Amino acid sequence: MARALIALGSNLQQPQQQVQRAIQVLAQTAGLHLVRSSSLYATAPVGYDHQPDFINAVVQAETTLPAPELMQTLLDIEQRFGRERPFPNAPRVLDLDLLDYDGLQLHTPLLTLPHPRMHQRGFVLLPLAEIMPDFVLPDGQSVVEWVKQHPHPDIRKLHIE
Ligand code: PH2
Ligand code: MG
Ligand code: MG
Repeated sequence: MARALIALGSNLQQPQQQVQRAIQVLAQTAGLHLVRSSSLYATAPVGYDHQPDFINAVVQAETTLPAPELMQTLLDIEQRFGRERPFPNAPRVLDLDLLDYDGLQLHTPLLTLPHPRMHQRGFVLLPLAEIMPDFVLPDGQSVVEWVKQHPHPDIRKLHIE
């Protein structure tokens, strides 16, 4: 079994429901066992500003799938949700990013691990800090230390009944 960290994001077609439904789909996916899910977070868009706010979350899973197959499974789920890719960082119904796979370092056209931009992104690191505060980023800093040093007034944890 390997430990996988997966980031979820949506900013189209009722993003909160998309992310909640995606967490359910992940929980029912063969070869994947969800261990923990973060809260949902409302986040301002990063990279391309002219788009709606996002809902983001992070989940921790145990998996028997090798990393490339897990990534392909995530891309298949995005497809089922109707993901389109008109341009980089475009608004999306669902984005599923593999952040980390047992600390594996990998550089292939399909997949780079750990995720090359995760340590710059509050919309990933605030949810990750909630479920795995001791996770160590590529620069050696723990995610909870990072969060303390980077205030994010544009990221809001949702409190859902
Ligand atoms: N994803 C991106 C680029 N920018 N901004 C927010 N707030 N949330 C995201 O999930 C996100 C983003 C690329 O995948
Ligand atoms: Mg992404
Ligand atoms: Mg992606």
